[in-house]
Parts: sequence; C-alpha cells; structure tokens
Amino acid sequence: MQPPRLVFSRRVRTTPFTSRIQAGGMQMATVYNHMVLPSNFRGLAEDYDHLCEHVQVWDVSVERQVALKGPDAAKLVQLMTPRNLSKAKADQCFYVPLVDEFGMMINDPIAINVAPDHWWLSIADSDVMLWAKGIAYAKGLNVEISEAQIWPVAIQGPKAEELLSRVLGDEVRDIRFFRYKRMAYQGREWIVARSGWSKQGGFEVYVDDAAAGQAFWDELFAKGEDLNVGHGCPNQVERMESCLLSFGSDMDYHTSPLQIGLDKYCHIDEDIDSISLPALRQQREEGLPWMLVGLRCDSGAQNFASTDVSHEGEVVGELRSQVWHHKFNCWLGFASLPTALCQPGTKVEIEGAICEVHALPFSFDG
Ligand code: THG
Repeated sequence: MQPPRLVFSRRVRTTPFTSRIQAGGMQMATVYNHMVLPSNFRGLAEDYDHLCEHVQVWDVSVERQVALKGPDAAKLVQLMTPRNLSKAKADQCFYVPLVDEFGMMINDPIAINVAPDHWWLSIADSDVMLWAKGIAYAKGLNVEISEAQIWPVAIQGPKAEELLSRVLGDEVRDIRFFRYKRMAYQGREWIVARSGWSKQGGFEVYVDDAAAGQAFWDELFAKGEDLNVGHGCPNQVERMESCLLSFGSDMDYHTSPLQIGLDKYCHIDEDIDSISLPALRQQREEGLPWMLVGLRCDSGAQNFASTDVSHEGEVVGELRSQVWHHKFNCWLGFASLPTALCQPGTKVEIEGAICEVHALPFSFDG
C-alpha cells in the first residue's frame, strides 16, 4: 500500500530549500513544528551508510528558533529549564530539557546564547513559543518573544568539516562542540555551531536570509562533488544507535526528564530560579513509575505494528521508537517499562517476539 501524499498547504509550511530537497529525491516527509521535514531519500539503510561515510546537507528548518529578546531573556530561559545556565559562555549552546511546574517535559531544545539579552531556543516538535509567552505574561517579564525567520541547515558526516571549510573558510575547523562562531556569507553573518542531530560530526548553520541561504546550499553541493556530498535528513537508524531522543516519540508532556536519561541536565540541588525544581525534587524522593530503556530483538527486519510490551502475559510497557539496524543485524527499540523490569537482560515480548532490555545508550561491542 502506498502511503498517502502530503499536501504542502500554508499551514504545513515549506522552507527556502523545499524545491531543492524535492529535486534531490526526497521520498518521504513528515510534519514537525507545522513545517515540512524530509525523512527518507535513498532508503533508511542507504541514507545511514552514506551519512556515516560521506557528508550530507540537511534541511532542518523545522528546528524553529524561538527568540527571547530583552532584559529578562536569560531569566526566562532559566525559569524554563532545570539546567544551570548561569555560567554560559558568550559562544555557547546548551541541550536543555524544558520542564513544567509538574516536572514534565515541554520540549528538549538547544538553547543558544546569542547575546546577554538575546537567547534562541532551537526547538523540537511542540509549541514552545506559547508556553514562553504564558510564563512571561504571568511573571511580568520584560522580554519580546517571537519565532525568528531562521532556517537551520545541518552539514553532517565525517567530511562535514572539509566541505564547510571550502564554503565558509578554515575558521570553521576551530569551532568546538556546542560552541559557535559568526561567519560571513554574501554580506550576511550567520551563527555556525558544531552540533547536529547525528553523532557523525558536523555543523549547523543558522540561515537568516532565504536567497543567500539558497546560494549557500547550492555552493555546498557544487564544492562537495568530490566528497560525494548528498541530500539527507535525521536518520532513524543513526539517531537510535546514538541515543538521540525525539520529543513526541520517546517523550511527551507526561514524561519527566528523570525517566529518559536527561537527569544529567537537571541541576536539581543548585540554587537556580527554575519553575520545575520543586516537582523534580519530589519525583526523585518518591520515585517514578517507569523508565525509558533500550530493547534489542533478532526477529527480523520488520517493524512491529503493536506498541504493547508484555511481561509474563501482561501488557506492562509501551514501545516508543523502533528501527531495524541493518549493520548490526538487529532490531532496536526505545520503550517505557516499569522500573522493576528495567534491569539489563530482562526479557519482554512484543507480538510474541522476545526482546531483551538494554541500558541506554546501546553498546554494540559484544
Ligand atoms: N539541532 C538544533 N535544534 C534542534 C535539534 C538539533 N531542535 C530539535 C531537536 N534537535 C532537539 N533535540 C536534541 C536532542 C539531542 C541533541 C540536540 C538536540 C544533542 N545531544 C547530544 C547528546 O545527547 O549527546 C549532546 C548534548 C550535550 O552534550 O549537550 O546533540 O539537533 N539546532
């Protein structure tokens, strides 16, 4: 059965690069932050192999920038996240859980310290701008909140540094992980960070002008021919192998950061003004009913249709993400399971197939 086609209406926003990724062989797309996100070009396995060997250019415009500007911008970001941002360097980016007053996830963006009174939240798929506006209004903060006209382009893969240095200059080589530099392109100045939703290395360029962005895109392809540059997009195989979590799949508004391995970004005992701290302290005290674990299964390349995870004949958990890993020849899952069943080695079942619980991130050594 053919999947239905996606209509690019005004609500399902296109990007400055949509015509390029269509011409480049986008086979499937999804909607993320009310915008088109490609999900497949050559096939999941082929996209993975190309990403791990060469370099890809990704249209990740869907990583919308919620811009917080004004004297209270930093205060607002800190209210929204339990990660301590008080020592933020001028060129730093932070992966931050956004957590509400009940200790539940709102989103997991990258926070970018653009200037002391200017932060961007580079968001995953939920309407963070509304939440930010609500807090700012309720607390009487002096901050302007908007969705910026920015379309990030990711350059990912082992040859990303070589390719980007050909287009923007050798200075990109000096950018450290989760730091950024401002780089000139056709009279614009763009934030260029060493980041991206893969663990194959690479950069994200925060394009703020459609025409210059398109020229930049075309130049990446023109100068990368000998590097085998190709189209690409966040890849389900690579991101599960690398344990990059996806809001809306692996977590939602009913998930605590303490259930999904984001506790390292929750500075619960520090003296910061964040609305989630009392609830997170209480969760830690009382314990949580389930945790996110990895599952492995050797049953074959098929995805499961059911999300029910059973133990001794009883449905106990929920499958949240899954993929067949062609290289390791096994199926990988992320699932929520009762804390008592999260011990690595525990056997659970999906559609009768035996799955083994693994700690996250997966380890593929043995
Ligand atoms: N880049 C940008 N915006 C984004 C994403 C991105 N917005 C949506 C989505 N991705 C947000 N979620 C994540 C999840 C994981 C990471 C980044 C964004 C990530 N994590 C690393 C890890 O888990 O090892 C590093 C975390 C750290 O050390 O701080 O990169 O990809 N612009």
